Amino acid sequence: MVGQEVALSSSDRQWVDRILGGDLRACTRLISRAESGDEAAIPLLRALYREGGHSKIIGVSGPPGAGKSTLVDQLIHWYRKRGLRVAVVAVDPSSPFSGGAVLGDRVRMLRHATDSNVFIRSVATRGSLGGLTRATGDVLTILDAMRWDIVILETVGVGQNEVEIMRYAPVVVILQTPGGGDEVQAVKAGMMEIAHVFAVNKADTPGAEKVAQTLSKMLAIRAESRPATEWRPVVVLTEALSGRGIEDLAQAIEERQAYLAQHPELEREHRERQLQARVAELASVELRKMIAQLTSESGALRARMNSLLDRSSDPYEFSRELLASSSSR
Ligand SMILES: Nc1nc2c(ncn2[C@@H]2O[C@H](COP(=O)(O)OP(=O)(O)O)[C@@H](O)[C@H]2O)c(=O)[nH]1
Ligand SMILES: [Mg+2]
Repeated sequence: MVGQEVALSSSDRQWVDRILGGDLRACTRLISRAESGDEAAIPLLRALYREGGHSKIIGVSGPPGAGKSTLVDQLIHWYRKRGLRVAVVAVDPSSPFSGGAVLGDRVRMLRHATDSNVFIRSVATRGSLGGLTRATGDVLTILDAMRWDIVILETVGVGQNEVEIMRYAPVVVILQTPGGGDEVQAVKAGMMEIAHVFAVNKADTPGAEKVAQTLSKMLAIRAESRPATEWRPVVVLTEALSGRGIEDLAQAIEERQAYLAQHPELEREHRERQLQARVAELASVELRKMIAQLTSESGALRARMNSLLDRSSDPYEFSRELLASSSSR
């Protein structure tokens, strides 16, 4: 079973070929299917994963209003000047209520709307937050197979879910802004761990230098207890509105990419960790589907639940049974 070629119907094969050929309409349609969790899209995604491994993924996260979308717009501009094709995935965790946020993201990047070498898409799911991480992985699989040179992943850095989503990116940029006093904004502990570059944005407003200094000090202390070969996060000052500092930011991103290229074992480690999480994510989606399906099998779930409730069985046994039955399906 392992490593077998993906059997595709001829229409699915055509669809995959259109995407590999750069057809944006086919790409957009498949993204919508992935968002809605359409099972019939899985064979296409399987085939596309096997065609991937080309795009450089850059994660951009930080608090709402920090200037992520404005900064991403500048990065698009920077890469386009160098002739690179750029796709942007704006992940929207607050999906049912966020028409505004997504619209805001689009507006900030409007000047690229007519550039066929720029693709901007927001990802939202009506379902669970876990579904968002899964759908983001699907979208990255599609864009990577299309060989976009650069794929920028923008998320609002608020919760654990966004930390999970940022794990898709081997280069993670976290935005900070001077927010009154010299306090560094409460960066979620997890975000601190995954940041490779800190951009102190809105450097045109008072206090930015101070935030950058505080961050640098924190990072220096942290580095003392780390192996000397480990990547040292870089702090840059940016003004996303005017574009000042974008050159420094882009250079910091390239340094991180060069570091990974020089340490292929670390790059491999990062990819392995990310794939482990991805497999666990996909498996848990499957398991949830199986449990939901039991509900429709004339009381099968009810009977099982009763056995858990009256303690003639236990959740440990039930979860193992589910796993066993999923492998025999
Ligand atoms: N003063 C100043 N404002 C900025 C800067 N970058 C972004 N903004 C503004 O901050 C607001 C939020 O920007 P946006 O990119 O939507 O933030 P996001 O929510 O992090 O994506 C907008 O009004 C931007 O114009 C900057 O460098 N300086
Ligand atoms: Mg935004």
